Amino acid sequence: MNLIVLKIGGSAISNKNIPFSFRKDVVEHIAKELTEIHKEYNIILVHGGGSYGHPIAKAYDLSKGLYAPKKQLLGFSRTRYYMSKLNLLIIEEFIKYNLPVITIQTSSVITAKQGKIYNFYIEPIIKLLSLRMIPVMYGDVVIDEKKGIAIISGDDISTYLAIKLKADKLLFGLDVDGIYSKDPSLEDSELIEILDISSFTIKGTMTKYDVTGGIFHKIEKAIEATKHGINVYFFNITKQGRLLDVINEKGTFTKLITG
Ligand code: IP8
Repeated sequence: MNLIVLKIGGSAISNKNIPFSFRKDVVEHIAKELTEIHKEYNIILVHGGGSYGHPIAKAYDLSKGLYAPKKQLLGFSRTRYYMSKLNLLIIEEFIKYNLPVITIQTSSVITAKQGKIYNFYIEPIIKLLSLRMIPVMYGDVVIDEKKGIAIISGDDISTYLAIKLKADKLLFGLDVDGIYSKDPSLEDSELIEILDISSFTIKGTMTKYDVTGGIFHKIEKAIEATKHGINVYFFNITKQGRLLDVINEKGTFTKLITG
């Protein structure tokens, strides 16, 4: 059975401007659509940190590694705690819709080196998929061999798994319709429907809110997956029906191609 890896963007399921806000309505329609998709595909879900993970990780400067243990270790605990809370809220909705989801807690299966995934114990995920369950992971703080601690983005996890497990599709669910020529809030920005990675260059690296690099990091990861022959799409997961549509290559999205 073909595999779909779906990254559910944190900004789609929480409001960036309101700490610890949860968009239950969005998670509910994602759950509904997943019940259809699961009939035909194996699914791995990975969600981001949104207003649960990013503000805390930022307050304790966790992305720089462990340089002030007294303060930052508390930040490590707090980030872990709030990511678990967000995960539980999501899982609760999915279980209501009878989806056989099971969380694999990130920092217990992943360690990092210089901020990148170093060890990843994926065997439970493989086994769960063979049982037709839906493993759920999320971006989180982990132990880093060099920096002490690091934040591993859900984008890294989903790309890693899509490549390792030879997924058919890697989907990035966003709160906008896909990748734009410029900041989507600018009037003259345009949606890029087909993004040819052989002629595309990323201009930018950082966003204010995101401690893991935001859309620029997502595009970098998406390019990596595309080079491994995976079909990669960016789409608006906050809009009902779009998830089902993108699986069938219908509607509005950005698709990556290799020229
Ligand atoms: O939102 C980051 O995951 P992402 C998670 O997928 C934390 O980049 C802890 C900020």
